[in-house]
Amino acid sequence: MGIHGSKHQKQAQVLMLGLDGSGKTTLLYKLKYNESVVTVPTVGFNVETLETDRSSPALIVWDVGGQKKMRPHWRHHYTDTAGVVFVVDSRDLKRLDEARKELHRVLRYESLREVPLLVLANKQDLPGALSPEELCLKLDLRKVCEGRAWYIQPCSATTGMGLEEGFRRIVYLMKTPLKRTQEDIKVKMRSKGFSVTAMKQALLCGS
Ligand SMILES: Nc1nc2c(ncn2[C@@H]2O[C@H](COP(=O)(O)OP(=O)(O)O)[C@@H](O)[C@H]2O)c(=O)[nH]1
Ligand SMILES: [Mg+2]
Repeated sequence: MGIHGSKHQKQAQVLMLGLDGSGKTTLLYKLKYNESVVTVPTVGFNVETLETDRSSPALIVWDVGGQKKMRPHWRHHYTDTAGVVFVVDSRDLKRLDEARKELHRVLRYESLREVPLLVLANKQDLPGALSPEELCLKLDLRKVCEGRAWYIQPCSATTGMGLEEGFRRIVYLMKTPLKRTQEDIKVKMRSKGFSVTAMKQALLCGS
């Protein structure tokens, strides 16, 4: 599932997708260098390694151009992908439907079947940005993510808010088999007397 390397230095490939203008390149460089960069539409791809803690693999993050003409190339990166990050412009209501369609299309690929998904609800610094809960509904995430580990994280690529948190979350999802996260949830819930579904939502759908 895309985790390579020696015992000492593992690497995992993360594929970052999303419509053009959603903020992929900005957030990649904010995370990598803590710098705000002036971006131009990505033709081809950017790829950067993000270091994580010692017990986790370093992340090789591929930022693949999001313009319509580039999207057919996304699938060449699907094999060997350990995690998918899908970036959404939370303020661009006009293109949400297009974003939903692209996300659903990507998740239908057989080689991404059990790969964890992190949705980044980007541009939260802008007034009028939809909340993760609203986006969860608009993107129909619960239904399309059935049987997959996933999480939606609010963030801002310009301020850096939520970025590290989001990537920590996907590392956790990549390291933990879905069955085990669900088992852990069940055990925790049994003692507290809540429903498993409610807990699963609290853990996996931004709370
Ligand atoms: N206000 C705001 N603008 C952002 C944010 N992230 C990206 N942008 C802007 O959105 C535009 C597109 O960003 P870019 O990273 O090129 O998007 P990409 O096509 O997905 O790589 C640029 O003008 C960025 O400065 C954010 O979190 N907040
Ligand atoms: Mg770009």
